[in-house]
Order: sequence, then structure tokens, then C-alpha cells
Amino acid sequence: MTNSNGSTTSFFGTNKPHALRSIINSNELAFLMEAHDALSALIAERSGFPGIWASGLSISTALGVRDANEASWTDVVDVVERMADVTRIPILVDGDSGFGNFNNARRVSRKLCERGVAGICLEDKHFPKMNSFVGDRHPLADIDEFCGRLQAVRDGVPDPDFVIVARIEALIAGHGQKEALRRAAAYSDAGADAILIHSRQKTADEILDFAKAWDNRRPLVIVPTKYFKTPVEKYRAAGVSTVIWANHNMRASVAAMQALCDQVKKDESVANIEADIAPLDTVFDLLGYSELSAAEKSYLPTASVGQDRL
Ligand code: SPV
Ligand code: MG
Repeated sequence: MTNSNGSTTSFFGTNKPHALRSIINSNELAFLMEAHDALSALIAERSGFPGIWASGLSISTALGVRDANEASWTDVVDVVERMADVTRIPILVDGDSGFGNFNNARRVSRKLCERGVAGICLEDKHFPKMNSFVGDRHPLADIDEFCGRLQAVRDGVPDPDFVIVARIEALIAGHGQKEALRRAAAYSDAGADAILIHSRQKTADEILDFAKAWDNRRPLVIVPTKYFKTPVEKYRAAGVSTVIWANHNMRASVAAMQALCDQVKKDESVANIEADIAPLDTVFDLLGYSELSAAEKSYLPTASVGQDRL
């Protein structure tokens, strides 16, 4: 909900944009965990992550479409609203390239802010975008045009704490460090609160080179999906602000569901998998069924608690 002063406050009273801003600006290395629906968001929160990455790839996959803007921006807003409804920690939404020009970018950002989201990450590509790990065609947006998108979001979102992360795809597109740094400086001047530098190399070398040259002019966010073997100490030493584990809940669920379906199909029984799946009590606990029982005692006439309603 948006207060009269324009700041976004969750149902639980936490100012989520402010919380995300503190995470990104802190000197401590922080970790955002991917989630793609309300359930995965709840689980990430329960594990103690301070914030959530609402991944475009994972949300698309869960919706059964490709990470090429096949999901509409209203699809994404609907999913993340459910995630925000059930969690207290802030959510940074992967806004892809903003679903169009400056006007689309500011409109989706405003809606996300209204629905309890703490910030948006916009990448300097065109609409429709393609996932950065798929194929070699990743044309970059014109720098000035992308700066206009960032400025329009800053001006168009009522909460000044709403976080804008500018994502640089220059390394993904093969344009090298100089171009990446030129873009980071321009986006920073245009009002980005943090820079996400993306890479699809198997080592963190180009990310660490960028971090050194960037010298913390704005907080740096990274996504170690391909260079997953690098120890996080290297990121601490490089002064990285935030690491995003970008798609791991989604990939874990794909692996777990595939293994389970294969086994049940083969066994024609669920007897062998019971020990490997979440007990129903865990599910009821996650979703707060005990709160509903307590509320029934408070709000239903005594005679009807626990009885069939006629
Ligand atoms: C996502 O999680 O959707 C991302 C990160 O944008 S990546 O898939 O690495 O592009
Ligand atoms: Mg994405």
C-alpha cells in the first residue's frame, strides 16, 4: 500500500523499499535469493535471506513461457504481488528491459511499487529481450535512451526509496570492459541506485576486473550463475554489495519434481517417495493454518468453530 507521503509500506509495517536500499548500501556483502511465486518467496524468507530476487527467468518458467518477454508485465506484477503479500522481506523485481520505452518502464515500476515491491532492475536491452544465456543476439539499447528510461522511473514512482538497479549487458553482448564502464557511469549519473554487471563466463575474472575499475562509485550487484564456483570471499574482497542467487529455487523444483514424477510413474506407488517430500504439516505451517484456527476462535460464533457450516 502507498501512504499519503508516497512511501510503500507492507501489510506488516516494514518499509520494504527502505529495507532494500539499506541492504544495497550496506558495507556487508548481502545475498538475495530467487523466488518465482508466493511459496518459493515464503521459503526463501524462512531460510533467513534478507531479500528476494523475483527472477524473470524463473517466473516465466513457472508460468510455462520463455524468458523472452512472453509473460506480459501484468503477468509479472500479479505474481510478485502474491510474493509481496506473504513476505516481510523486500523484493527486487527483474523488470527485464522495462517492457518498452521510458513510458512502459515507468508504468510497470509504478505498479510494482503500488503492489509492495521494493525495487526494479532494468537491463539495457530492447523489448522483447532474450535471456542472457540464450544465443548470441543481445543488441544493446542506446545509452541516452536507456538513461531516459531510468530517469522516467525515478520521476514516475512516488516512493523516493524505491530502488532502481541498472543492469549492464555489455559483457554479455561482447563489448568489453570499456563499454561496460562507460554505461555504468552514465546510468549512475541518470539516477540508478546500484549497477548490476552481468557475465556468462565460467570464471569471475571479468566481473572482478569490472569491480576493480568501477571502484564502488555505486553499489555493485552480481549474478554468479555461470561462475558459481568462485568463493564469495572474492566478492567481499572486491567490495561487491549484493550477490543474487538468480534461479536456484526454480531449478531445484524442476529437478525434484522430475525425479519424483519419474519414480512414481515407474513404481505405480507413492510409498517410496514419502520420506523425500515435505510433510503436510510443513506445508500447513508455512501457510499459517494455525493463525486461521486462532482467528476462527476469535471471529466465528463459538458453536460453529470446527463444525460444518450450513
Ligand atoms: C533472471 O533471473 O531472470 C535474470 C538473471 O535476469 S539471468 O537469467 O542470468 O539473466
Ligand atoms: Mg531476467
